[in-house]
Amino acid sequence: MLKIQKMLVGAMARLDETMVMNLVKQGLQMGINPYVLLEEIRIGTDRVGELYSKGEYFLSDLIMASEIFKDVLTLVNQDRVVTAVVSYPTVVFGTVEDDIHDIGKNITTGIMRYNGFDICDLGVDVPGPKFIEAIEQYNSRVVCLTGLITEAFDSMKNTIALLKETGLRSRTTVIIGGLVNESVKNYTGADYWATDCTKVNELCRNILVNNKRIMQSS
Ligand code: B12
Repeated sequence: MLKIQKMLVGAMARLDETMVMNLVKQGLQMGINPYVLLEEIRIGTDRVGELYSKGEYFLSDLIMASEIFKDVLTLVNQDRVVTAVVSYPTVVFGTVEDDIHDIGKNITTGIMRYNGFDICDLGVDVPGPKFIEAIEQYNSRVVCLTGLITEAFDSMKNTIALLKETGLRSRTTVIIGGLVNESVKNYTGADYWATDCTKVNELCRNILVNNKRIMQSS
């Protein structure tokens, strides 16, 4: 790992916005893939979350972390030249009901758009019926659900149950992301889970282009 990447993790964990922004600018000038930089910031953000859990950071620090992240996203997007050339069927994406965390969703949809995917981003705190409406409207075959708080797991489960009730489940692949793991995947009934947003491109390409479901490997 380059020194700049290591420094980014620490700067984000300390919530040193000036340092984070300078390091990102330097990284971009050096030609480092913006999403590599974002991943280091995400690791730093995880540390912020850990310190919050331990009572060493407060809600204001979480808000600060999200503000820094948003500024970085704006900077990275300014620098980015959109090169999408391939067109895939629309992927429906949203943060599930009761959850308002959207930084990871925004990064993932950004990467997917960059890779040629058409995304219908429903935003945050999205109730199940809204997902169903969008899946029907776009005739989507993939729905991506983000969730970071414990309550989100029930919202994911309910959304997937609604897919079953409306007869859409068999033709819709469900991918979950955020603070999820294999147990959450099993609990909610999703098809795949991922915490590495770059994996979703290959996954969606396989589903949408090759009509192939691959083994969960996260
Ligand atoms: C920033 C933050 C906030 C910000 C969110 C701002 C925003 N616009 O998103 C604010 C301050 C608003 C916030 C509020 C709250 N938060 Co908060 N927050 C965080 C924090 C520090 C970072 C989250 C983050 O953005 N990470 C960076 C992103 C890039 O990572 P990510 O979301 O995981 O996304 C990556 C992957 O998962 C993937 N990905 C994401 N989505 C998807 C989807 C698909 C399909 C795929 C394939 C991939 C993918 O791509 C990303 C890049 O790789 C976390 C701590 C943590 N460890 O996560 C706590 C955390 C999630 N928050 C927590 C809590 C408790 C709350 C509050 C309830 C606090 C309160 N008392 O009010 C509220 C919740 C409000 C609500 N109803 O949702 C807890 C949740 C604990 C739990 N198990 O329930 C955490 C874990 C902190 C902690 N350790 O206690 N929070």
